[in-house]
Amino acid sequence: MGKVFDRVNVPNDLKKLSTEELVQLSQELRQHVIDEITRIGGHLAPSLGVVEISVALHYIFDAPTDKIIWDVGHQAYVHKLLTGRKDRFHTIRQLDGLSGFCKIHESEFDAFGAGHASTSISAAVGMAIARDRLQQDHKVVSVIGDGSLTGGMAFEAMNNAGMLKTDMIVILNDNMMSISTNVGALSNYLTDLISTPMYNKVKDEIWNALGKFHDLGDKVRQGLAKLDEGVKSILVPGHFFESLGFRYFGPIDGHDLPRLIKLLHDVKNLKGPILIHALTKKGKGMPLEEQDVEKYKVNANKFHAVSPPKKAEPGAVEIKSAPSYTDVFGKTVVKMCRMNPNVVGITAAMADGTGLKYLAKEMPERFFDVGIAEQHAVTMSAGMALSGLKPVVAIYSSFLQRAYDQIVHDVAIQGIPVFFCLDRAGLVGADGPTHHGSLDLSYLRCIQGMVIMSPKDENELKDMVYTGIHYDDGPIAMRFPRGNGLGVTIKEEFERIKIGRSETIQEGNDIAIIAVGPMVDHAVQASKILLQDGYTMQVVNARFIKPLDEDMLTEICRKFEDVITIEDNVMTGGFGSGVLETIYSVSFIEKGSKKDKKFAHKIAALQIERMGLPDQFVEHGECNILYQRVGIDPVSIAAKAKMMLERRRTGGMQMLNKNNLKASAS
Ligand SMILES: Cc1ncc(C[n+]2csc(CCOP(=O)(O)OP(=O)(O)O)c2C)c(N)n1
Repeated sequence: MGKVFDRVNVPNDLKKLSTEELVQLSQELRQHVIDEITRIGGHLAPSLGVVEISVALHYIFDAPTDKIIWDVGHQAYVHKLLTGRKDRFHTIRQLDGLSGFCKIHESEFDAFGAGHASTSISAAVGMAIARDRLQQDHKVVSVIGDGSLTGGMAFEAMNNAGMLKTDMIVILNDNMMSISTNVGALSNYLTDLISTPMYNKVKDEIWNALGKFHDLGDKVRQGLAKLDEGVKSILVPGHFFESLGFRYFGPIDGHDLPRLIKLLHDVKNLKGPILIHALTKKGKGMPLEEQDVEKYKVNANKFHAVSPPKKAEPGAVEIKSAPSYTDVFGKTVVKMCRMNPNVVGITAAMADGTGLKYLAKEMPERFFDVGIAEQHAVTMSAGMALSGLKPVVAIYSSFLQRAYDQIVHDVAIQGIPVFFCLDRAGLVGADGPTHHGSLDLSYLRCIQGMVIMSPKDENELKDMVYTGIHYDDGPIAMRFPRGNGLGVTIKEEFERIKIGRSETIQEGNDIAIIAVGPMVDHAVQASKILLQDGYTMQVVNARFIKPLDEDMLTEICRKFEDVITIEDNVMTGGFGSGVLETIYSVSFIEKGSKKDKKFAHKIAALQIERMGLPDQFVEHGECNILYQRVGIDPVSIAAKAKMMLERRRTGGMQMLNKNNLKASAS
């Protein structure tokens, strides 16, 4: 018998297969995902855990008419293979290739786009309401992991669905893992559901009767429902979900395809919200014997997402790379904790990703993983800070978007000194638009009293951690990029950086560039390119996005006619906007005029160009290529500077200067 995989391109192809063929298909799909993703990189383990769930869903339901919504979407690789994207699967997460998550514009089978966690039940409730109001007739199913169920939104949605009693199915894909081991009381509850002896007894003696639940099952359930709450919580598995208005089925082995198919078939037409608790193994089928780890270049504990193996060029000498910003951050926090007993670290399910794993290891009592609960993390930190601790809140730039009102309402309005550390600021690469940290400068800059800093390299990051820990006047944020530092020496001693003080990296005479974070290095490289045309560029490391260094801006405006600002944030409302707002304000011009009578003329003659991310979501792909595409790579910066200088030399700006000077003279 040939491969079943070769005969399946769209969900309808599944419906012609026998159960045995479906089981064989699952094995082939699993192997295909392993072969491809260990080669090109991606979220391997999450998808391997839902192979059977994906096959069963597409066998029983009729997507895209029926809506299947994947939470986060990082586990939807098999779904992609089954929905017409087999031929492009090898392009996943690569420039112009398939997204690593679900995207409504990529396929009609992706009912809802995601990348961030805990949204699927809310989206499903919305679709179910719309279906009912528009008198349509289709099913709505969401698939959510036990990790994503720790996010508050998932409960908000279940609370609402239970009240509305609308028809929908939630599949809880429970592998006891978030990215690391799942945390929290709910996680303990789910484990208890599976492991308590009482449950097993019930499962064997009573609950199995519900195998025929469409007739007998309902009666048994009605009987149990009349029991005293306390007794019920022991006897009825999933009592917690039942209390929220969901009918609970499970736990069921999420890899037993025939059982899954039967259960989905049985519940498909039941009324009201249903929750199926499927037990799965994250990374199922992943060969993790020692020799395989070597072969697939993955570590047994690090398989949530894998990187492609590095291609060694023949004869190439391996260069020891610089440490990642994340690592330097994580290790510096440990040092801060050693120095100050009140410092604590907070993460929202990202101990590894934020580098707080080092703190978790050395001082577990000072490390707090709240689950995928960014909002709670922020407000909890406000409480900690008010009560004498020094919280370091380590959350990725894009995930902190979740906690915006908490930053404003619970921290900033009360002027509480919480230290926000935003990893993955700027472009992040293969994860794409949901994960690019492209907005933080804009969303933080407009919050009254917020201090925002960004380091140019890993040594400055270390000093900014020190500065942030010692800042007690209100909230302060440090944002830094994904990936490796520049390889600079990380000094042992710490330097406290003066709030709002920039540094000039190199002097120049023709044009000035004021850069933020990793863009400082791009600016330095651009200056070398520009030098080939005989122009010298002054490079300033802004260090602070807020407060801006007004003394530095005054000096720049006095010395230069051409100025560039550059940031790896959207230009709207970002660093460059802040520079423009400041420079063209009357109070700034007035202040500058006290030092320099011609200051107002100089401001009028200025040519300022902002460079940064466009007013469009940037797709996924390798950062260096994305930088080129959006025009913030060194070559583009040099070209922009040259264009500005030649424009001034050849006419455009000269005319403007003359007119301005005439106008201001008269
Ligand atoms: C708001 C938000 N915070 C953090 C993350 C990072 N993240 C991606 S997947 C994941 C774990 C999800 O666990 P689970 O839902 O159980 O799925 P599994 O990977 O175990 O299948 C986390 C924390 C995210 N995507 N969104």
